[in-house]
Amino acid sequence: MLIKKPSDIKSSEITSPELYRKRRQFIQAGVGLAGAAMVPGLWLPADVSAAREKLQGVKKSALSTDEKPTPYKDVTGYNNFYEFGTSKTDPARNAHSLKTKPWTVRVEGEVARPADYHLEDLVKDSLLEERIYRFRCVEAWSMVIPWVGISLASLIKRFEPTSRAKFVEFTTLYDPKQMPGQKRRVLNWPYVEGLRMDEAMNPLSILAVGLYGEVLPNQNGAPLRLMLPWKYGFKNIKSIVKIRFTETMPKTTWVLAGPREYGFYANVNPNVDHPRWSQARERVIGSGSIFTRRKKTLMFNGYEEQVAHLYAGMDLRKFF
Ligand SMILES: Nc1nc2c(c(=O)[nH]1)N[C@H]1C(S)=C(S)[C@@H](COP(=O)(O)O)O[C@H]1N2
Ligand SMILES: [Mo]
Repeated sequence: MLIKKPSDIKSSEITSPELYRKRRQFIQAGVGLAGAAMVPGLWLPADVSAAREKLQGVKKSALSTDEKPTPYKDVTGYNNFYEFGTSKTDPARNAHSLKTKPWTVRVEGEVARPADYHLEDLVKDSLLEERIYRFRCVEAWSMVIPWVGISLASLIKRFEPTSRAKFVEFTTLYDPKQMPGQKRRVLNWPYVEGLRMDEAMNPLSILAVGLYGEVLPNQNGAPLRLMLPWKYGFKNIKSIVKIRFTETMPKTTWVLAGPREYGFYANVNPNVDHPRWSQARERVIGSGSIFTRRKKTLMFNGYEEQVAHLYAGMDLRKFF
């Protein structure tokens, strides 16, 4: 996985407060997005680049952390979504080309009810919950994110997996026209991730459809993305179009890209370092000062009590 140092950030990516204010006034003056887009080099902050839509009927979950959420601008402006470019600011800038309505999810493999489901129908019949979760990227940075999501277990039960279903595989949309980053072979497209069935059925596992009480911004994986807070960020696949139930372990994108560096399980583990860097500590994103706060990484990202039993008796150095 590529890591960008602050020195790699082009000066063109940095906007002075004065210019930022002028651009905002320009936008707020009602010039509109089409007009703004014609001005060369005009950078639209994420919070005005798309219409924001509130989600109704969201219930608070007892599974939330009481830690303070990372500011909205960091959650939606510092992302990994290689389908839109490999720098952290690329997704917020480029993901507007993704069309998320209508959206169909194909369910196939070892299930009694394989079908193409309209996402609206799946969400309409589900309980929407706010889950404030810790989030830890394998690159050793972290956030706290107030997701809005639906329980993965309750969704899976509706599809009626057969007794042969041991794993579940998820696939991202493949469409280089909507996802221009797919024109470059930085990864094996489409992005694929997978879980063991018991991991998928854990009460902490959700499919996120929103954050901060609103519809998920495209750069965060709209309209549907996985979120398992005890695993490294890359397991949490975005913009899912296919869910497949299988007897054998799925071949996942990052394992194919670097099997020595990225494992199938990808559980957050401060005792097992990445071959090229330590996993003992994490950079807390959005902590305010130029000296970014660092803190110790916790086993299973702090969710040990809820998930350690899933891995009882497994050598976590071997199954990383
Ligand atoms: N399809 C897809 N899903 C993806 C990625 C990606 O590049 N493509 N990046 C992963 C990585 S490495 C991380 S850290 C998280 C980032 O999620 P966020 O941008 O919402 O914080 O998404 C994960 N899911
Ligand atoms: Mo990541």
